[in-house]
Amino acid sequence: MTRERLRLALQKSGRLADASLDLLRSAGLSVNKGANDLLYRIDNAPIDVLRVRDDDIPTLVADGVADLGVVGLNVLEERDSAARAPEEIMRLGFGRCALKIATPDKAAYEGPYALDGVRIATSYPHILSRFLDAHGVKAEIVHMHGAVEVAPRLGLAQVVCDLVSTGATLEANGLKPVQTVMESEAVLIRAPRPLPAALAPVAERFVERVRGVTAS
Ligand code: PRT
Ligand code: ZN
Repeated sequence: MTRERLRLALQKSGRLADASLDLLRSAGLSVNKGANDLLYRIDNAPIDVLRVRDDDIPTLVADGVADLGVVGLNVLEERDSAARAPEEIMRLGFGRCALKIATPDKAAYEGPYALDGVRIATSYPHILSRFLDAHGVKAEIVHMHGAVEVAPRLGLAQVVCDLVSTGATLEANGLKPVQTVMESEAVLIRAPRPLPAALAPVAERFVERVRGVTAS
């Protein structure tokens, strides 16, 4: 079945949701919320907005269910299957944060080798594992799906590797950031193959409009 409208996957609710819709509006697109919670319609361009959990956006785009998507670079990089990875088109300048190693306030940290043999709790096991490998460090990764900052107090891990923006969450949990593993922000991504002929020019025009507003 050939689609006639470009599909753009955006986070439904959360830290990137409002800024993603604002980006469309400042690119001159008129977002019609309608009655369908899963799909918003753009009135002045052949584009539909697919509203989903951010974690599903790379897969939806890689599989071609959506043509473009907006997601945190951290979510994109955490994907395991490199084979069908979506392609990054551009960074968008919002949703900025950093994935950082944080230790209990009083612990000394002299560099990545200090993590040798340490248990580290994180929601980003792949990114962390690549970082540790790059530094020749062998640590034990404890995969948590949320509330990573409580791991040291629970005795689950000595150290955490978590996203930080203001640093207030770490501080409230007696942790201090000691090492940046990656910097992140929202990125525009595309399917890893050419779009159908009817949709390619729509995507191109959209990307140009977005480029215009993010550059200004
Ligand atoms: O429901 P859904 O699965 O779609 O959303 P989610 O809960 O998985 O993600 P969400 O909405 O929390 O975050 C979406 C994206 O926003 C992330 O993937 C990042 O790219 C980006 N982002 C920017 C952040 C933060 N800043 C951030 N501070 N994501 C999470 N945090 C969390 C962090 O994990 C920690 O718990 O906020 C806390 C720390 O914040 P500070 O300000 O106390 O340092
Ligand atoms: Zn998520």
